[in-house]
Amino acid sequence: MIIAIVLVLIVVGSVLFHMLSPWWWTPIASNWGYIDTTLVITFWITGIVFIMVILFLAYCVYAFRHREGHKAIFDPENKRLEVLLTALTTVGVAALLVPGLFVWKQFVTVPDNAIEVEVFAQQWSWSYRLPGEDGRLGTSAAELVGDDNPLGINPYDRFGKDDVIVDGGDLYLAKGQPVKMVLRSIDVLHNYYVPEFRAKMDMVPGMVTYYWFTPIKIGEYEVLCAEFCGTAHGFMRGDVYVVSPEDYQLWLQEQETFADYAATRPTATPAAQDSRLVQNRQP
Ligand SMILES: [Cu+2]
Repeated sequence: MIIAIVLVLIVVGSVLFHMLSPWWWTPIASNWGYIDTTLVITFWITGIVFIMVILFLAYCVYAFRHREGHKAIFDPENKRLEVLLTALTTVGVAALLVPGLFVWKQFVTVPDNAIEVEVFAQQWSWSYRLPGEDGRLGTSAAELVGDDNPLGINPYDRFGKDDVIVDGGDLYLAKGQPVKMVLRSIDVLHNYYVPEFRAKMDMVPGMVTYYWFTPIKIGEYEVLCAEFCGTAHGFMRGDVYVVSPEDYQLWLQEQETFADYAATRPTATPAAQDSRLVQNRQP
């Protein structure tokens, strides 16, 4: 009896905690409301199943408790029950998966008008590269990374010269402008995560991953690393400001381009990079 009551209390407590909890999502600041909807559907399905299973367990504990003179019957096969449970499980699992497939399709389909913003992760800071006037990013390589070329930009690539570099600073984004976040890491796994944007993706050394979103709310947002990446993982933070398109242009014009950068740093020039490549390729 006591166990049955405890089980019922667990159900009531869990539901109340869920409904009254002050720890809930941050207000959304991107186009990904669909991701929230998918999570809410998951909460409802798993919540209802949780309540039903635990209450059924409480009922069984009470109804089939030990009583003098009662003997259990062995009933290992029940076709009707098996068909019913299999059908219900199928519907439940499909309802959990299908909304995710739709949202994933959107998540990996970048709109044509998205601008590329490269995020460069290293222990333990975030840097960024944005396309300059030509609207596209130059190529880059991990071997070219050095003190004077922190993002490993290819000095021979004409598209890279006007790329804007934000070395360890804050990122600004224009409200309403879709962005494709191109994600690179130089050392270990990281994960670029701004909770309000509802999007994140692992950053894997040697790979370029990406996601996209449209910021829809002007404000200041905190960047977190969502993949444990070493002792200072918890301090791997930064700020993203979503501003009006005019303010974004003003900010962009104040930033340093790769050409400015290389001009003042001798080891970011093509010749220096060549020797770096040669050195790195020696066994
Ligand atoms: Cu990290």
